[in-house]
Amino acid sequence: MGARSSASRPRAVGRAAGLGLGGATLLVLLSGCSIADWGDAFGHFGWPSRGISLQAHEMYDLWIASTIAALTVGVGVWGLIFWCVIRYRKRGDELPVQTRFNMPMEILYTVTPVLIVAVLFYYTAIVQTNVDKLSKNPDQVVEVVAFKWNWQFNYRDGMGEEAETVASTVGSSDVIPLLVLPVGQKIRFEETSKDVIHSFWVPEMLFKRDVFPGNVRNVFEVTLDKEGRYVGRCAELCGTYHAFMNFELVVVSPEKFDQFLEAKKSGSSTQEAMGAIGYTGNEVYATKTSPFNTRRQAHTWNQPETVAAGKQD
Ligand SMILES: [Cu+2]
Repeated sequence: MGARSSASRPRAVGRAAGLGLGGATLLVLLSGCSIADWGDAFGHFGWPSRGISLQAHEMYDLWIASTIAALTVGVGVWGLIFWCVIRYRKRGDELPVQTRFNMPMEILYTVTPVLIVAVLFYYTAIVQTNVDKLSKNPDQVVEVVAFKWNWQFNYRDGMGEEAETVASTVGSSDVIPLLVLPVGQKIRFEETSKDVIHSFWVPEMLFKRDVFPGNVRNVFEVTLDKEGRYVGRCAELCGTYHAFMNFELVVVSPEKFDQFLEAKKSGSSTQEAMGAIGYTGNEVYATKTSPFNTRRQAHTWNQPETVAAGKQD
């Protein structure tokens, strides 16, 4: 009797584990919630938001789905551990039944992790390929020039080093550089540094890429899908004033972007060009990107009574 119930026990454990995992997965699938809903419900699992580009959304969904999968497995494993600890705790000096192996369990142990890794790898490979994808004809090409300790954004008339800069914005010790871009267009970034390694990072894009000096020209593309103003940063410790190497991404409609670019091309300052598309300097600026505070308290145009962006107050 004792021997019989012990032999059936591992099978029962396997069945319980399978049921638990299957149930949790089914719950996620049948709850009718999208991955975005789950992300909202759990504070994005540490990410600032679902992002502002098509590429960001894909990465976000992968992140949330992977985290839910990991937590589901985790809950199953923790449950089994605690169940075993309580159910099979030492009750006396009698040696428990010594089971050497259980074939179905051994197979389950091997197949399940391989399946999990394979599924995660499959979706990661797809998302990574999409995020790194370069189009033949991007709508806009922006050369990102990083230097100690600021940014210059060159709007280009084509791809590659041979293309010409048609307009540019640049930051100074007093003024945060603005990167104005249109919504819904394929934007190609070509990165180059004048000195050391920096890293172009807009947290809301859920993406950063290193900016190298010399011949390495890192290239990536995004399609922004949300108008607004977002903080950008250098994400590579590049020297004393690394922390002040901020910029502001301004995502506007394609019409406004064209007006901005035309104004810049005809010699307007960045401030005048922003004025031409209706930004007077009094509207709400990008002041923070959770969980990071930019310490930015004033707008870019350095009115005497305000604290200049990027300067310590
Ligand atoms: Cu830097």
